Amino acid sequence: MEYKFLIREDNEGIAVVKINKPKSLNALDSEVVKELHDCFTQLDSDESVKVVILTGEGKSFVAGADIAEMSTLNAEEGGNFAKLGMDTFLLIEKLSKPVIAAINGFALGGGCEISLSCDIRIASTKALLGQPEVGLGITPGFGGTQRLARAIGPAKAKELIYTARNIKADEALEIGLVNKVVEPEALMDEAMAMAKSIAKNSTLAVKYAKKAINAGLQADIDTGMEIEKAQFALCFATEDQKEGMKAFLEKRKPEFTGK
Ligand code: CO8
Repeated sequence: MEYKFLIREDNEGIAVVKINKPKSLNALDSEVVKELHDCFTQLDSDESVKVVILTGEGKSFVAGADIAEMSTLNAEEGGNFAKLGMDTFLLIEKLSKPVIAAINGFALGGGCEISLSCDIRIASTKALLGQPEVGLGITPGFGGTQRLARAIGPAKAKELIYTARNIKADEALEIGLVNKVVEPEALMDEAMAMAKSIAKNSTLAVKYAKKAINAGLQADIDTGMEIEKAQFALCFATEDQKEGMKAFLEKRKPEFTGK
């Protein structure tokens, strides 16, 4: 699929996906969401990619779902649009490799929601995050009611969603919504450095760890331990485990193959 609104650049196992619709501040209309769905489907099965960075062109990360497109939807169409976004964001959340959101500016509504489907969020000091939907007469509909509460706890999530108050990067850091805040010009370097520090490890072990964390978050502690045990056991059937431990014992750096 040719992308009108996405730019993908790969370098040394790290894919940078940039949403490129700056005139509408990278608002997500159904066309952009479909491109994202296709792009992340490709990334999932692309063995050359170890880590993905998602960012936006211009002064915005994503200023939300496209309000002009949503304004004329009926209830059934609204549900369909929500499902398209939810399926796409679930694909990102469950991607077989980590996704880092490099939040360069506005991350509002669907923009905050897509960042929540990523594993790690790094924000520029210029970022503004929030779920302003109730001010538009709708609820968050791309997973925000579920993921925001899981990420920062129900009380803070309810406060932000009910008041529709947008917050700056420093407050987002304080409440645990983002992992790190950096100056705008350092954002991509910081995201790239983190991606590289992940990519040098066993991609299989990282993949299994992601699976265990994500699945365990939806389960009770006993089930969580079973999930962890299963992922841990899988590692011992990999060449990466043999190489990682052999390299340690031989006092050298491991050379992982992702097998
Ligand atoms: N949708 C469509 N167009 C947008 C959006 C958007 N979300 N955000 C900005 N734009 C457009 C503006 O209309 C404007 O277009 P034009 O130049 O043609 O007038 C252009 O982008 C630039 O925007 P501004 O002039 O407003 O730029 P400012 O720097 O003055 O303001 C803001 C930036 C504060 C980000 C402002 O644009 C704004 O408040 N945007 C809307 C933010 C918002 O409310 N987002 C949430 C949308 S709802 C949502 O995401 C729901 C997700 C779940 C969907 C479920 C499906 C049913």
